[in-house]
This record gives sequence, structure tokens and C-alpha cells, in this order.
Amino acid sequence: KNKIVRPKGYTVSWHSNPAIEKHHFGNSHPMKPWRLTLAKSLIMSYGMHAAMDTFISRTATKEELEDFHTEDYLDYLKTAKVALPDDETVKDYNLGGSDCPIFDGLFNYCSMYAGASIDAARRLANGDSDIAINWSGGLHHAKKAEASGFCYVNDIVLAILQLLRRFPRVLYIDIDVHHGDGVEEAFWSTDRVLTLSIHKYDGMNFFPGTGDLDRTGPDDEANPGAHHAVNVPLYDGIDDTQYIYLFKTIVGMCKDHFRPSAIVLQCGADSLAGDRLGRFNVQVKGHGACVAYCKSLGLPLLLVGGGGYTPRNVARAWTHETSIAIDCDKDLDPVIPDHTPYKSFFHYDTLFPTLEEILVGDPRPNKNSKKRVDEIVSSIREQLRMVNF
Ligand code: V1S
Ligand code: CA
Ligand code: ZN
Repeated sequence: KNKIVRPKGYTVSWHSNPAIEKHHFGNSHPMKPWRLTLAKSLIMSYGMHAAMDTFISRTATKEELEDFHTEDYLDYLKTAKVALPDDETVKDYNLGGSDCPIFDGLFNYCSMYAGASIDAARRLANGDSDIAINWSGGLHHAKKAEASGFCYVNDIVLAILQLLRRFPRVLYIDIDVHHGDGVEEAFWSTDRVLTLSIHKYDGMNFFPGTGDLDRTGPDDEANPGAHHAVNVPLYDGIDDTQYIYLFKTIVGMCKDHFRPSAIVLQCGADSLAGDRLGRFNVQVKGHGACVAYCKSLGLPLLLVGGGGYTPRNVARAWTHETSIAIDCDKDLDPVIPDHTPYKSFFHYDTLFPTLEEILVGDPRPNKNSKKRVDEIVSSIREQLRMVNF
């Protein structure tokens, strides 16, 4: 059991930096960089690091961050001190409120998670890696000159810009429970990036309040970005069967019509059942099936993290997904190794707890009917008829 060897015929790189994990958003804040420590401990307890090229990531340079963000915003981010309640810059840059607090080492934190995604993307672009992983990245809400939803720098946009230097078209897929609005907005007017986000959508009642099915790109047909934003809005409680069906069907159609040359998959783990902020009933195996499907397409693949607010389940999912990347998921003992640090944090000593174990007496009814799932697929099929390479 757990005989981990390097995958045959391809290379996986893992980009991380323990310094990222030490940052603290504040006690009541749901984003806990420490979840990365828990995930890393589990990945290493299984010995998976031996099957990858591992890199301690560096900080992104100012020039690299300016590929997307404005100089003014970055300057403010660098010098930001805990804001007073009436500080004007809070309004300008959305920094210092409860979602995007200013904390010790903020700029270093942002530069490090961005540096890891940029390096990961460069290795894919150079052909040094076939799959590159940065679990500390995936911060999809950050805008050009604005923090949003726990995200300050958009490492995904920066990584895609690197990939576009080498590859003609990039497919961006986002399985975080929230809409990937920052990435969608950044590539709104281009036909070189097709963005696909699956998320809970309930009008303005669920953050960030965008991502309806009919938000497909610019209305102007002459704009190259028209039809290149795909949105899959879902209700509470979606289960593995429906989620995997939607994922494979829609990603399959995107691949056929758009013919991407590389894929970026944001693996936000707040779409898992039992998440502190999320509302879905997706399980570790269903979440991992999305990674496995993307891998099966045989294109350069960047895996990044994202949301995920129940650390034990985040660690389970990203460990399982690392095992899929290195092709040892079938050889893994689902019983969490005894020597795993913080083992008691996992509550159950398995990678795959049952839904009952995860939801501990708090079931979440599935509000997604078969009719609605079929409607979503038909609407996206129609949309993608307009995308052809
Ligand atoms: N849902 C949610 C949620 N919870 C919080 C929050 C709670 C406690 C705190 F101390 C601080 C913040 N904020 C939100 C959401 C933002 C969700 C971001 C998800 C990020 C990601 O997973 O997609 C990627 C990493 N913010 C809001 O709903 C905004 C408010 C409208 C309500 C909550 N208050 C605290 C701020 C304003
Ligand atoms: Ca999403
Ligand atoms: Zn999220």
C-alpha cells in the first residue's frame, strides 16, 4: 500500500512555500492559510512529494504583478497598514474591510502565491512540466485595481498571461462554489481564453452575485470575447452524480468547440459537502473526478487551489487530487497514515468520509432538478455553437 512512484512518461511539479501558510487573516476570518499546512502534511505523509518535481516558490516581481494589476494598486497593497474605518482607500481598492483585511506580511503573502502560479505556468509553457500544481493559488476574485472576496492579487490571470505567451488558447475551469468573476472579467474581450465557472448562484444573495447562465460574454457580436464566458449557476445541495455529469458534458463541449492548447483548473474546495461557506454536497471523489477528467484530455494542465473553509476536507481533496495528478490514486490506502501530523484534525481517519459523516446531522437537500440540469446543458450547447476553432 502507498507505493508511490513517479508517473511514467510525464512530469508533475508542485509549487509551494511554507512561508505562505504562516499568514493570518484574523481569528473570525474563514480563510485560513494554515489549511495549506494540513494539506501538505497529508500529501507528504503519503510520500507523494517523491513522485513530483518540488519547488519552493519565490515572490513574484513588481513587473510580473503589473502584467495585470495597476502600479497604484500594487503600491498601496505594499504599504497598506491596518485601515481606519473611514479610510478612503478602503473604498477605492476594497482593502481593509472584513473580507479583505490588511494583515502582517500581506504583500509578501500575495507575491508568494502569485510567484508560485507564474512559475508553474512557465514550466508548462516551456514543456518542463505536463501538470503543475499550486494549492496556495486560485484567488479568482481579485481585479486589476481592487481586492475582492479574500483575493488581493489574481494569480490565475497572471498564470494564464504566461501561458498565452506560448499557447494560442487556454481553457479556464473553475469548480470553486463561487463565481470566478475576476478571471472572467480579465479575459472578457478575448477569444484566446474561454472561461467556465460552475458555482452557486442566487442573485445578489450569494457572493459575488454574478455568473448567471446568460452571462456569456460581450453583447457585441463583433467583440472577439462574445460567447467565450460559460457560466453554470446551481442551487444548493448538488450531488456528485449531477456535478460530474455537468462537468464532463460541459467541459467536453468546450474542448470540442474551443480546442484549447492548455487548461487551468481552479480546484476551490468550498464546493465540497460540509464546507463552512459553501452549499453543495460534492464529495472528495466527485471533486477529484473533475481533475481526472481534465487530466484525461492530455493537455498541459495547471491545478490551483482557491476557496475551501473546512480545512480537513480541503486537505483531503487536494491530497486526493495530487494523487490523481501523479496517477497513484488507485494505489493509495484511503486510511490516513498514522504518522500524519495533526491526524486528529481529520475526525475520521479516511480520505473519503461518507456524506452522513461529513454533514453530521445537518443534511443539505438537493435543490437542483433534472429538468434544470438539462436546461443548463442545452443553453450552453447553443452558446458553444457560436465558438468554433
Ligand atoms: N459567504 C461568505 C462570506 N463570509 C465572509 C466573512 C465571514 C467572516 C469574516 F470574518 C470575514 C468574512 N465573507 C463572505 C463573502 C466573501 C466570500 C469569498 C469567497 C472567496 C473564494 O472562496 O471564492 C476564493 C478564495 N463576502 C460577502 O458575502 C460580502 C459581505 C457581502 C457579507 C459578509 N461580510 C463580512 C462582508 C460583506
Ligand atoms: Ca466556480
Ligand atoms: Zn469560493
